[in-house]
Amino acid sequence: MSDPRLPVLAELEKKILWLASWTIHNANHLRDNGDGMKVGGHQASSASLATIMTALYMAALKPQDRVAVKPHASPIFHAINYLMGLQTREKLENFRGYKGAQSYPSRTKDIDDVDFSTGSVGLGVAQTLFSSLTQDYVKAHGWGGDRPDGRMVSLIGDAELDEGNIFEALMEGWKHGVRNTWWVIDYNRQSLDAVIREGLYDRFEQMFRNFGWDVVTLKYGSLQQAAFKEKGGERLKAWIDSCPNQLYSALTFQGGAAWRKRLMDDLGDQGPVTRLIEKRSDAELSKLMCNLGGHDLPSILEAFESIDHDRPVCFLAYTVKGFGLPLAGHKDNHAGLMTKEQMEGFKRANTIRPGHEWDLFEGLSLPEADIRAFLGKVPFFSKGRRRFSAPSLPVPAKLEVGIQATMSTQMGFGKVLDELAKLGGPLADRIVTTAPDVTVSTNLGPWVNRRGLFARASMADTFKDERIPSMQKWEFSPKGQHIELGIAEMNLFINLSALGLSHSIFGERLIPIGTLYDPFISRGLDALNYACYQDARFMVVATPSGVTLAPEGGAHQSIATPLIGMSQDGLCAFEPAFVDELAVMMRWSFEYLQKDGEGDPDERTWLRDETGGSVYLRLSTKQVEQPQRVMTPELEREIIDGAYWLRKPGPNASVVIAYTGAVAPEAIEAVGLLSEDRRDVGLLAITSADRLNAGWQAAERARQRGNHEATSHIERLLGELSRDCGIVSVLDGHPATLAWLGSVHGHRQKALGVEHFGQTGTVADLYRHFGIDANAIVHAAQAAAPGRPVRYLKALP
Ligand SMILES: Cc1ncc(C[n+]2csc(CCOP(=O)(O)OP(=O)(O)O)c2C)c(N)n1
Ligand SMILES: [Mg+2]
Repeated sequence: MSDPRLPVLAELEKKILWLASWTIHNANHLRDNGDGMKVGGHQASSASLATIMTALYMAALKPQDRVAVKPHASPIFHAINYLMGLQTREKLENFRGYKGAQSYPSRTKDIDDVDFSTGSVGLGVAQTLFSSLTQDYVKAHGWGGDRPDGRMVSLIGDAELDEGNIFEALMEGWKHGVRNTWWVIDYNRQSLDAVIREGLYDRFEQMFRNFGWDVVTLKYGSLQQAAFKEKGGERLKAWIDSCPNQLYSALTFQGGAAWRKRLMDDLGDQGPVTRLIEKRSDAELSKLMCNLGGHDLPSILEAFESIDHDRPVCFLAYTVKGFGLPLAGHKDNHAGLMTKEQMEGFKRANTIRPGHEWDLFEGLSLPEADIRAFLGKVPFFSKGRRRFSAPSLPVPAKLEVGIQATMSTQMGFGKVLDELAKLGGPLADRIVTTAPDVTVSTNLGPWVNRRGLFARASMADTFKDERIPSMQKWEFSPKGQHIELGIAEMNLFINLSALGLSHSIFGERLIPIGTLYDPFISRGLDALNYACYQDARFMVVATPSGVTLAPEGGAHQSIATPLIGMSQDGLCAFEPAFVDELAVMMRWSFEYLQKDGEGDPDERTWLRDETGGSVYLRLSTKQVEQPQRVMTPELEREIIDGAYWLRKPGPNASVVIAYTGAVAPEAIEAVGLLSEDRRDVGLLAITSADRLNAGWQAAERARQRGNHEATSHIERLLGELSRDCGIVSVLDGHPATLAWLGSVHGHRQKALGVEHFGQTGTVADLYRHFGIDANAIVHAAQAAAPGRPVRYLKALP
């Protein structure tokens, strides 16, 4: 018996495609009258997924499922939500406009309950896989109540599979036994520029099977399947199977008459095949040839609903880019738009009266009451909003860390986590660490020894069982709290993105901490940006960093990362010099990661701390003599605000040294060398160039808006200096990170840092080479604060 949902679903598909197309056309219309901007990329790309998304959202998905929608299918997504009363006409009329419905589905900017943001192709795909691993992690730890397992679904453009990060994720998923993940490939055989290569389906299929996935191909729609059963049908099928992608697309665009001519030329036999073709009108023939699996509701529903296992599944759905629109199949249709005349025709075909374009039930051939009743019962939307929240975990007032006379911030990081692991409690239990094959070398070892590695099935450490001495216990269990990844940094950041949304996706808060080598932040940068864009919450801890890693090799030196830390929205960056600072930063971060407020900026720093965000700690392996001091509340506050005077400048100071991170000993030494020839030299410890700068910018904006009292932390600190005091800034990173300090109050400044990389050597060699050693600082100070020659200044080699 035929599925009773089908007639309504067919009507809804029509409606959804109409609404999406109207949204795009309407937005384009506005732009054309205004700034001439074109609304590219959406029209044809959306139509290609209209059938599949109708089947998924209106029938096959369950409330616990979560979806990443191909970026350019956002109009379809918005249209579905509009139908469900979850999106407004106002926002759709303002599609792509300021505060309108977003061009690509956005968790943070759209109102219609986007599960996963998309935009940069490939990333949303991998996000679903890692989100499924997060679901397993949450369940294995006994959290999440009795909520059934959800399926993490990604709707993928076929050209999207060019992105290497998808394959990296597939490999990682295989290692972790990924389940409950459905990837639907919109196989329209077109990308942005053109028609894709022949035979890709075969590569895809083999590859997914290699990784243990089930593969379901949706190639022929039910009309085609019926036609294949007619006399001569087999020859038609063989023709379709051997037809090159380009030709199929071109004929699709040209329509029924072109199909007829071509099919008759190739297959006409004065017999059954000719009859099969001739008994159909042009319109029917076109409909038959475009009736691919991905546009056939019965086949799609049956494919989705017959999956009775939790293994990952790839659905390879043949579709037509621009399906149902006059642009269908044209190789240039990616940015194509319907003309006004075409839109009028499309409107008539949908029986929409002028002025009724946004009416939900306009032009439908089933009674409104039936459709309303159906919409009221759509399973996916039946439990209301899919976005959850989770209470904040309490953070201890102070994080313990045994400080040795000399140590590195990386050692300090390992100790803070080790102490937390020992101490236990809700925070420690919700921390989940992850690293791309650098667990031991980034000093997560002590934590992992105490808390174990995560796997759904326990696995013993053979070395331990065989009593072979080793510093590292490597035991996997469902209760483990470290997720060991392969080397791909993209996967690290997408894993952090998934773990860092657990409170919102699964209602269970996790505190994810990822470690990696600082230079490889660049390798995963787009994924890091993506994670921040969708407001995932995590801590990234990067060591070694800069040229300070010295003999480890020039290839691993990071120069740009301090600037990434400053400029990455949603990521708050710190670079401590000392371990007591690090402990303060980590404590503050554990609270900051969990914040979700709306509050106004803090009047002291002008930072929006109430909204919370993620944190990046740039650490070092350099062993540094630690200050013996009491951590006062004021000092704690200033460390978080971004800077404090390690040595306060006197009233007559002619120069101050401002440093960040591992070069602290060099800065301290330089102040000593300077002190006989320059009076009252100040030493400013900058713990966060990011926060200092952000506060300064925000205070400036507040003043522009009329709040003349607004003053940021750095403005107060440097406000104490006389007008002609010079500033020397120094860090193991790009000098631009701190080069703005002089602009705060118009002080003369010399900015030292690293601009080149690649040279190996000792730390002393390299600091001298790059001009960030004590000598270079003194030299710069002498230039910034003219006066008698500094006696200890050695001639630079
Ligand atoms: C990382 C990244 N690179 C480039 C783009 C620009 N871009 C957007 S869509 C697209 C082509 C997509 O083709 P396909 O995935 O087949 O989707 P279709 O348009 O056919 O639906 C490109 C190159 C992007 N969004 N992200
Ligand atoms: Mg495509």
